[in-house]
Amino acid sequence: MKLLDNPGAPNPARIRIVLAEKGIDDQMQFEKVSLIAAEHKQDEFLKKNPLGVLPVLQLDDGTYLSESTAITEYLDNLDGHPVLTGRTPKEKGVIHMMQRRAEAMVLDPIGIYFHHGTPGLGAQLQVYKSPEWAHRTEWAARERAKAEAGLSYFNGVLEATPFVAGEQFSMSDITLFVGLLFADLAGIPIPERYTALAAWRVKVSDRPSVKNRSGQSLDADDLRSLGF
Ligand SMILES: N[C@@H](CCC(=O)N[C@@H](CS)C(=O)NCC(=O)O)C(=O)O
Repeated sequence: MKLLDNPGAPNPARIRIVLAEKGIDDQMQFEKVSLIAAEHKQDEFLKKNPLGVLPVLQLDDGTYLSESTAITEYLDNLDGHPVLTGRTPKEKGVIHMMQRRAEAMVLDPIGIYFHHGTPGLGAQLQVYKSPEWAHRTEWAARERAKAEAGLSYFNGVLEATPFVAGEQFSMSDITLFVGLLFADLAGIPIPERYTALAAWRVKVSDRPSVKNRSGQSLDADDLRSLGF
């Protein structure tokens, strides 16, 4: 199996955490596709994922799987013992629902804000982000406000349950956790009054899969091309 990703990018980080949770990092090859160089918007990559986003998992039979949830479900079920996507019909349903809320209410709007309301990953990628659209900044600000409301919602969820989908750590925690990483990258502060969210974040950060996962930061070339 080969994972097409860009180390340090939020959505690919979801899969790095999954690999570490499942203990299967050593079964994976990694191939870097540079987001900063917009390699994911070129024809060769679009044949693998027409949505032009990372991560993509290439299976040994040549199948390309995209969407972090689809990749997570595949990897979680490989050994017949899913631990991140649910075992019973009810667990599967609740995890799927909460995962989607974490995407729609936090991770995705932050991504839109980052790419459209800030310089994002730089000039080469901005060409693909509708720079001519006059209302772009207002739209990005609305997405940021949506994400801020999402953070409040999840603080409430985590006041009631230890993890996003209930008693067990799951794919939905990974999505929200990466949403908070993306908030940091996009310069969106997480209000200190969200104490349940903060305590949960510390707990998740302490998981070996999160602490020791590979590919945690943008590499030196990436940082140089961004002017750091
Ligand atoms: N729904 C996708 C989202 C993937 C996504 O947005 N990936 C980001 C990397 S963090 C990306 O490739 N962004 C490139 C772009 O927006 O041009 C998933 O679940 O994998």
